[in-house]
Amino acid sequence: MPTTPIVAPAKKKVQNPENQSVVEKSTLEKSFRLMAAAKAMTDIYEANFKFVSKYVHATSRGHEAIQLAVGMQLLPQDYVYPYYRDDSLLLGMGLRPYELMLQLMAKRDDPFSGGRSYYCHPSLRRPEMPKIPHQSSATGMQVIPATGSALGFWYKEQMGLSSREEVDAPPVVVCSMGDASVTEGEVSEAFQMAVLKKLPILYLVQDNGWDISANAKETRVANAAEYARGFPGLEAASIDGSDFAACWSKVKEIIATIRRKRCPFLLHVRVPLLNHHTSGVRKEWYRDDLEEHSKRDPYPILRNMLLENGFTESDLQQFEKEAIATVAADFEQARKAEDPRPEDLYTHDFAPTPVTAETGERSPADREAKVMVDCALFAIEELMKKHPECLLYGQDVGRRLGGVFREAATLAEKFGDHRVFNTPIQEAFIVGSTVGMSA
Ligand SMILES: Cc1ncc(C[n+]2csc(CCOP(=O)(O)OP(=O)(O)O)c2C)c(N)n1
Ligand SMILES: [Mg+2]
Repeated sequence: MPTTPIVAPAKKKVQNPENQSVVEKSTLEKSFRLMAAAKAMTDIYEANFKFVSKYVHATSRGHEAIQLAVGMQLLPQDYVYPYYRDDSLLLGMGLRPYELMLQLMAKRDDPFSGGRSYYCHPSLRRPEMPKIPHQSSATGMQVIPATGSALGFWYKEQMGLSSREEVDAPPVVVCSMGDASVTEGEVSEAFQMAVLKKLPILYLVQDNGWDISANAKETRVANAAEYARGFPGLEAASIDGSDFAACWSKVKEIIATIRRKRCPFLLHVRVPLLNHHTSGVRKEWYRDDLEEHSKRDPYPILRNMLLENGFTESDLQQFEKEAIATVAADFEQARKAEDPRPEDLYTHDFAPTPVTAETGERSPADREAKVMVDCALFAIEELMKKHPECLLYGQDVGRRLGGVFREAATLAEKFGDHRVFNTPIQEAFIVGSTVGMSA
């Protein structure tokens, strides 16, 4: 059987003298064990390069501290949109190396996609874990759907549709991304709406200074925290992602603020990139900063912190040995797991729909013909009456006019400004956010 996740029992709290943050001793142990597992995963993938590189993969080496700090502090009602470098985030949420490897090797029991999408492209709805909606490999494309999920929580709160857990600890959406993807247009659309509606979302930007082989100087005029200043109301902070304790306490503070205040936040995290961009390229071909990045490795920093806080060298060696053994056993187990069968091509394609035939009469004999725009307006009104989860937003549909062709006329008056409202001219957001809302 694959091994179980690594969880330590709660012990006493320890003080980090540098930033005065308080981290549970059990948290230090758990995060070190997970960080050792993430490192062992990178090492075993590299040692089996030919076998695992049939499908391209990236690992979190260098980014682990911030990813664990986020993954370990989320609740099941939260939504997460990770990107392809987030394997430590997934370990922090409770996924096992074995499960991630099933996707790496495109196996039948890959819990995210049944072997369809490649490594670290998760989608998951487990009751005990934060939820991960499916997303694409195109960088930055998760930002609008993620903001749509936050808009979904905003809407449910306005309408009193939140569940018991969501009332007790209001959910947070985490949108994780690399520094280069922040330059994409969709990101600015998402930031704009997040501020306008005060959405409960954390934009987590992992800044390793690289965009494959293009570097920050070539690709951007500002880092993500500086860029956020163009969106007054989007609070931002910049931290050192090599320091686990700093990451842990900042993330704790931000998540608590978002849960309480319902507002967006951007956390810009400076991280080294210690592994290849992906298995498709070799870092040595174009990187001139490998030595400088290796000095910022979060692993030895966390290791030292444990030594300063009551763990012995032999404790740490034991944790490392166990992590390496877990990863090696999981790798072998995953390698032996079943591949998808030909008939699996037809599983999980579309959810079955209850609507299979048209009902009603298109041209009832006793009714007057109506212009198309009125038909659309009445249809929307019917839907909104029947479904409290139905809303209408876009350019110019709000109360003041209700559309140049009056296609939304009277709807805001009837249903309220929280159900019918204007947005900026941002078609990508208007369409893409509905995907996140419905997730
Ligand atoms: C829309 C889009 N354009 C280009 C690519 C190819 N691509 C994949 S990763 C990447 C670099 C992204 O860099 P960054 O967002 O900083 O993340 P990092 O890999 O550095 O963590 C590029 C250009 C892509 N996947 N999607
Ligand atoms: Mg980058």
